[in-house]
Amino acid sequence: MQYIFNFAAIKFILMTLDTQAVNLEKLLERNLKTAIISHFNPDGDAIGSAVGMYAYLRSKGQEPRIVMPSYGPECMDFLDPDKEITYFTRDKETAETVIRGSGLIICLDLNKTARTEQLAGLIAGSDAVKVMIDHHPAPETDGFSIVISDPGASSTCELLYRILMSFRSTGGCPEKLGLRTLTSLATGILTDTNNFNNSLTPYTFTAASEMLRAGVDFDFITNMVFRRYSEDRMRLMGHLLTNSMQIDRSLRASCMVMTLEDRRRFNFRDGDSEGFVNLPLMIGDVEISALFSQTEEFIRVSLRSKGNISVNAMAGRYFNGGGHERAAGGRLYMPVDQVRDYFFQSLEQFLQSSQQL
Ligand SMILES: [Mn+2]
Repeated sequence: MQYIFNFAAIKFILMTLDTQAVNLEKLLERNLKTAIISHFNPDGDAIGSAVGMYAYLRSKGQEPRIVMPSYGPECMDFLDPDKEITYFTRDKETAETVIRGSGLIICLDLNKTARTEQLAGLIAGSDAVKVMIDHHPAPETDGFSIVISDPGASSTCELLYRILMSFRSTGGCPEKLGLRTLTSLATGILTDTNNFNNSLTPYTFTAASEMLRAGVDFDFITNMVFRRYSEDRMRLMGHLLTNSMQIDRSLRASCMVMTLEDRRRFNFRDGDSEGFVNLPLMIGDVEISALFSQTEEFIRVSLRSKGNISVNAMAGRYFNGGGHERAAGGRLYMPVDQVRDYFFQSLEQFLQSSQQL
């Protein structure tokens, strides 16, 4: 069995965080032309941390840019009302120009530049000073001048809030960060913790409490993020739970497969399957949940665990991916009707081999 917390490593990272934050504040004060970048298929934490950093730098009189490798869930558009984010998949030319012209590149919510997919080459080829702020395990730090990594943090937004609060110019006063920065960071905390359900730390609540006191409207964010789904999405969820979810009691595992046919039938739109993989974990006997989504090119894999099984290790070994210990993803290249067997067999093998460790 792979146990998931490495307290020694987390402690070491925390000790260096404050020093790194001091260096970061000095670097930001240099007023370099800045590109803020996050990962492909950006989620609430990716967009929230990027817009949070963006709004912070704007409040300091700077003109940073945000470049995302691809568009994210529509429900996050409220964080970018003036459409200031450049999406590579929609406007390659601007994305490339911004990255090439930057003196500072800040990568958020990613532990390796490969997570930016087609932007990775541009980032590697740039002479800019590079910063990584992230909460995924085992960051690949080559080429980065400042790396602030805390796998113990609930979200990159929580970590970024903590960093910004430690800045000399903020002096521990959240109001100084401005409501847009605070709202963006609160959004990433809400989404990465699944509305304060998982990955919580004592500091998660400290941050949320301070944000609330400083005027962040959590009801508004909750309505924007969790209560704006379509009827089609709700019916797709019911369909998958009734007709696709398969439980293996001995492995304490659930498997759901969403096919292209399901997508067509329920007018699937990007982001519609957000959160589906978490649902089977509400069953008492289920410790690990998998959702396989068929696309034209490959099968997208989402894995969640509520026990001691590291889905990060499992995703790396069997599903061409990785992520967090309790939430990970990957890709499969096989016919969709073979996916269930492959999942249950892989899990069985994984549990056996892990127990021999
Ligand atoms: Mn995150």
